[in-house]
Amino acid sequence: MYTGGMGPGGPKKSLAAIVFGKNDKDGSGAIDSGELSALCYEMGYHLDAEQVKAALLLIDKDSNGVITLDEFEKWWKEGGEKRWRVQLDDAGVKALNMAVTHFQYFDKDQGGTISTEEFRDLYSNLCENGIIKKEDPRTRSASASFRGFDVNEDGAITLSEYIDWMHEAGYF
Ligand SMILES: [Ca+2]
Ligand SMILES: [Ca+2]
Repeated sequence: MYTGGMGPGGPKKSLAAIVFGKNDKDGSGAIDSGELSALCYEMGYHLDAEQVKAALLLIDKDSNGVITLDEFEKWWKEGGEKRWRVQLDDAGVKALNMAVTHFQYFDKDQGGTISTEEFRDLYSNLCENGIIKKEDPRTRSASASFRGFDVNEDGAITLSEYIDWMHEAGYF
């Protein structure tokens, strides 16, 4: 197995870290949308501007607009087909953009996260739209559903947690 070692005594770098460093062209320590676009292209995936924006939203877990090494490694580790699930088709890009708008609308205080309070309205709306099904025990109430979204259990839903949930549920 290739471990990305740099020879005797050299620092051991993961393959992900090597790919990351190679693609961080401006040496900013993060991959921006332009660098992500070039990386995808090099790997044989041509993403248009909207698709790159969508992929960035899926990989950029703290939603600061760029991919850090930590975020990159998590994505890279998924490997093969799963990794490239971030390439959405037109309908997927549209659905993702709608989810972002939706999230921002229900984030009433624009704090960047959905609180349990804010989630009550969002939950009703998701039920009305058939995205959440009350018959499912995991989502039968607002509080039960909240736990499903709030993966790191810090009492608030981030944009990334919301997007991940929708992505896992197959909405885009
Ligand atoms: Ca960079
Ligand atoms: Ca980030």
